[in-house]
Amino acid sequence: MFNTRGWIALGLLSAFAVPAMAQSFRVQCPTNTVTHPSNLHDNNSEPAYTGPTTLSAPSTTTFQAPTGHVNGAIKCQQISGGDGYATMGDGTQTYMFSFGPLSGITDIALGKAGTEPPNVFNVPFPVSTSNFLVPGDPATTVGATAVPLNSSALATLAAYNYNGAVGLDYDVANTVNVYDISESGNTVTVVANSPLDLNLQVGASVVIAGGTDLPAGYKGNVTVTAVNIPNAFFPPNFAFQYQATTAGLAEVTMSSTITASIAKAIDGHVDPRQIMDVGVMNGNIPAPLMAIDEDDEFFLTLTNVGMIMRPDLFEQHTVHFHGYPNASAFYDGVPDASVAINIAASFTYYYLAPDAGTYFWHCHITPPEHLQMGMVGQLYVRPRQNRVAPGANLYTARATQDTDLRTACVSANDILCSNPLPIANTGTTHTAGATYAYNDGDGSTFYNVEYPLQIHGFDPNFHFVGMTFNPEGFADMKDKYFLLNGRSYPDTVSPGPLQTQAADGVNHFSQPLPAIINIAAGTRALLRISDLDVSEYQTLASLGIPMQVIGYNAKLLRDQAGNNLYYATNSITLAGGESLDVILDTCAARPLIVGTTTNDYTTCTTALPKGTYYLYTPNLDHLSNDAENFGGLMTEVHVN
Ligand SMILES: [Cu+2]
Repeated sequence: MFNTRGWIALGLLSAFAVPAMAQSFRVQCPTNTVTHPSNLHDNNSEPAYTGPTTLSAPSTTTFQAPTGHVNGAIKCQQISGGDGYATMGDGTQTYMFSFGPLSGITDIALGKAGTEPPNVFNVPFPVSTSNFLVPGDPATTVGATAVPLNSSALATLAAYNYNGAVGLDYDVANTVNVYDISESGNTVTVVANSPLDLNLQVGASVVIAGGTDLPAGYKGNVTVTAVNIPNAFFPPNFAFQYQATTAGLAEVTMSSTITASIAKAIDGHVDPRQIMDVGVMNGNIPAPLMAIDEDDEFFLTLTNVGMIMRPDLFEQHTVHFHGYPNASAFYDGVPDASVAINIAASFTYYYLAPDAGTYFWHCHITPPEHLQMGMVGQLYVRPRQNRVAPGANLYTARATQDTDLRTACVSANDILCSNPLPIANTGTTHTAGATYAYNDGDGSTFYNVEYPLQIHGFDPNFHFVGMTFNPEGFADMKDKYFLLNGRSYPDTVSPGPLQTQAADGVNHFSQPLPAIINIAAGTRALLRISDLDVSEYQTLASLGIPMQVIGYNAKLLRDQAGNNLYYATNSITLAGGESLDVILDTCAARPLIVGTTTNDYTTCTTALPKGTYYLYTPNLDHLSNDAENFGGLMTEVHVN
């Protein structure tokens, strides 16, 4: 259990007061924070949204803390910054500067987000049941089968099921000699001969042992109730307290036998060997997928393992959430305005999640270079509306959000309101388990399945000189591979992760995310499309299934009066740095919800014919894989 504010304060102090601080790997995933106190809510799951978080009364001396109705939870993720290889649609291996997963490694390989709650993230690799993680895991351990992985291999991968923080290890148990032990009432104060472990916190378990000079009432396994205790002998950080069952125990001073043993604990320490084994040459394209819910706190650790193919470079990396409402500019990732992460260091970014939508993230060091080389990934935020009670009116639930300044969006007094109330209450209610792209208040962004779809492009010449110690000609950059989720057709429709043998001689799941869209006939798929192409505009067209555009750059398409401005189209065009939310509806006719003017998206009277449809670029020169006149920016939509 960590104190978030303490960590942040510590980080700031060390950044400014100790400029020559040594670097090391580290992860952070608190189970309890100021805004998500664990005594009010289990931070491993999302609570239902019933209204704004209740806060303590305003005060001039302290912050307002939640007292009830806590919304959101805590999510954590660890990623590596480094290099790696991917294989293009024509078989060409391409060198990348890239991010790779260092948590959620099984989920990432299964095409899911690697964002995990604390009770999944804070789990060391179970050495007792398996070997240590090895380079390329999980590809090398469970993925050494058919390429692409067949269904039984995917089942094996799912059974692998390790999603904790790679490298996470217990802090060593440590034993200190006790200088003085005394009791007041039932409260025992222990003063050690040396400063106590910084991680000794309230709730930690300590074993008090000693010889015949130690009364039995002091002995045994005790729970720390207070730390930093002022005392007559040493500074406060030498002392802690616990509660004994027996009162009236005699004080013992200067005993040579009494010890306090602090148990090993998960406190963010890591074994760097595990991180290097898995993180080196572990580049993924796209970079690890991230998904969080509105009201979450997100702790994202970037661990820079260095680029083994370019030992001459001492490249820093950062994480920049593009177009994202940041908690603080400190975490923006623009190196000149915030911090950048050196090789052999970790840094934990901290984000809040105030606005639902589709975003993407990338490294902000020399962006044209690191983006083109592959340092870009997807990110989306799910709306509060997913969590309202079944049967609740969606308009009312959306209006409730306006009663808290943290979640309010009232267009009458906020011209930047990105998600106004709908113009009228349609009477639509929430069905248990229903999912929406935004807090629409009318159910119009309902979807059954969602697919993140990232458009990207690679210039093989630029990547080659990036590997071979040659100066890169930025002005000559021209993409020749056109990628959806890091793959060009026909690889886009290979299910499961694609693996590539890297310079370390082992296979890595370098392209984890297929771009194949599966939709049950009569249902709706949300495509979260972002374009990170560095050199060109990209167009995607849909044949046979209309695209309904419902959001643009993580904003619901709705005017300030509340009219939905959604539009149907058969193609969308994006520049690098833009994102869109599109719904593919495979139903041609739906009934209205009884008593409303709203479509009932849970039933369909006339479904589109089952079969294979296409998402492809009508820029025909982008339907190629470099010299191969075939492939490129295309994937299949399977209506099943
Ligand atoms: Cu970078």
